[in-house]
Amino acid sequence: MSESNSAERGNRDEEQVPGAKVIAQALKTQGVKYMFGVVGIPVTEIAFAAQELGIRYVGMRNEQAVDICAEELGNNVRPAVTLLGDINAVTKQLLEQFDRTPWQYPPESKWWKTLREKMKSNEAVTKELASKNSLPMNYFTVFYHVQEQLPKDCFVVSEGANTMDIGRTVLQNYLPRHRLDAGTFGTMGVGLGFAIAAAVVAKDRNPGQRVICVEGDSAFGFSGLEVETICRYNLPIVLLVVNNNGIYQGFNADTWKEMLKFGDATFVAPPLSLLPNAHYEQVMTAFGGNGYFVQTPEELQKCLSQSLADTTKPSLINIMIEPQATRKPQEFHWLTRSNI
Ligand SMILES: Cc1ncc(C[n+]2csc(CCOP(=O)(O)OP(=O)(O)O)c2C)c(N)n1
Ligand SMILES: [Mg+2]
Repeated sequence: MSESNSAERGNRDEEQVPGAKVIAQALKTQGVKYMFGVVGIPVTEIAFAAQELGIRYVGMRNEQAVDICAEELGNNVRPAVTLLGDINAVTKQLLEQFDRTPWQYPPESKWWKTLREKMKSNEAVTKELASKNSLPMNYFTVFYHVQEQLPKDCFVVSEGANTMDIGRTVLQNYLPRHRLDAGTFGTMGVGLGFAIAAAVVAKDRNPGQRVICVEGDSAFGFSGLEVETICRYNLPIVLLVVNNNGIYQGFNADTWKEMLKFGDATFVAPPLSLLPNAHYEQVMTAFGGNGYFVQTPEELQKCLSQSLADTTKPSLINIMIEPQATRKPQEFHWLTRSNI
């Protein structure tokens, strides 16, 4: 090794910086403002280093992986066209191209006509189901009353099976990038994390803006203890747990009791069922937030307006629905095929 090389190496040794600091610095350079994580090696060091550089750190109770890789393209349904790239860059390129050659799908085309007719008939069926006043409520009645009070600028976060799928058809978001749900893969457990991320941004940039997080009772179980995180940071989230005592469907308390006469629950309880009438709202009150248990449209209306009016605390409304309630009949089997 030449003298100048060894001198160079000596200098570098003196300049050694911890890896956590390098990561934090790289994130800072990329304009990252928030970091979400669960402490442990090496997150503790990185979180400290990030905070030192002014990046905000939100300590979570659970974490999920993120992937961007070409092999994932077409993993689900065979696509007609795929775009591989950074979504920010690709969207920018697409918009630039649209500016140069404006293009719209012709509004009078057969495709649009069929779509408009289908939307109209769907709306009519949904309206009829929502107007049913039998108790326990069905999904459509619940979502109709939620939609009535949904602030126009709120984030809608959702996960579950029926809860998310039916919710998608009734709950409207009016602003772009204000709907976050379990997406095409339907991975349960993402809802509260999404809600927390949206709420941290909302709290900072738009005081008063709310996150409405609509969870199936099973979906809620995947990351329900993030309610502690929500209370720790006092985040502007209203959680709605649509509770049918199960995954897709469940049983009411009487049927559950009858069933247990035939043997231990491990033998006789269908795997889709969960404990009837679980008081999930108490998870919220345990950490100091508002918790409500509702069974009627009137109770739902009242508790939702109270939750939206109370900007000092997060809320959780546990909404009991008919355990056997289901979605409306679907034209295509793949819309109801179980992916469990
Ligand atoms: C990580 C993960 N585990 C399991 C599943 C299977 N799964 C699909 S939907 C669902 C829960 C649906 O029940 P719920 O959230 O109560 O909604 P409901 O259909 O009852 O309204 C589960 C466990 C999944 N999608 N992701
Ligand atoms: Mg359920």
